[in-house]
This record gives sequence, structure tokens and C-alpha cells, in this order.
Amino acid sequence: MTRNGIFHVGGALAVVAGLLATSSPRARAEEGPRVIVITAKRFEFSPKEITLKKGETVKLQLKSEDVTHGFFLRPLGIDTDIPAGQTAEVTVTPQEVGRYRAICDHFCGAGHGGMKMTIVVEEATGSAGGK
Ligand SMILES: [Cu+2]
Repeated sequence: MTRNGIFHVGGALAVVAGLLATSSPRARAEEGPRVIVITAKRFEFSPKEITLKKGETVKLQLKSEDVTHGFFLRPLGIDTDIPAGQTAEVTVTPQEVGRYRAICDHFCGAGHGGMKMTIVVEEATGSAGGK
């Protein structure tokens, strides 16, 4: 029992030490922009809607699961390609509240024209009043 207890404590310490050892870049990342992963594949983005906060910088990680797609959202200044099977990163700091429609602007097949998603930008105050 006692030895088990000691073993577990030791294990926990090892885990903590491991976390500390590997956390310096990661801790910095947590202070950096929030990361949102968006998957692109014929012919949809997933999730179909994300919510950002006005003035909050976020990093969008755009992953293509098949062919090359685009990600275009002019009001937020986003216009990037997502190379086939790869991940593109876009950092954005929305300045206007609203609902925006991001589209795929790199022709990817028959359903290309319907490939889009919504980006909602809310007030940063967190006031969830109204709808
Ligand atoms: Cu497309």
C-alpha cells in the first residue's frame, strides 16, 4: 500500500516534470492566439460555423483532407489556399461584429460552389444578451 502510494506520487511527479519540460513552447502558445482547427474536404468545411470575439486574435488551422481548397473571406482579409493534404494557417483579429461567409475559392470539383462556412464575430464583452 505505502509503496504503491509512493510509486504513484513518484509517477505523478514524473508526469509533472515531463509537462514542465515540454511546456515552455506550449505555455507560450497558450498566451498566443487561440487555435481553431477547420477541416476542408469536398465540399464542406467542418465545423460549418465558428464564433470569434471582436478584437481577439485567433489562429485558424485550415486542414485539407483531400484536394487543394481555398479559404476566402474578404471582410476579414483572409484569402489563402489550403494545399492538398496540408494545413494552412491564418491569423486573424476581427474588428467588426457580424456574420461572415467564408467560401472555398479554389475550384475543387462539382460541389465547389456550395462549399462555405460561417464565421460569427461577437462583442468581446461576453454579453450573451439577446440572440
Ligand atoms: Cu472549392
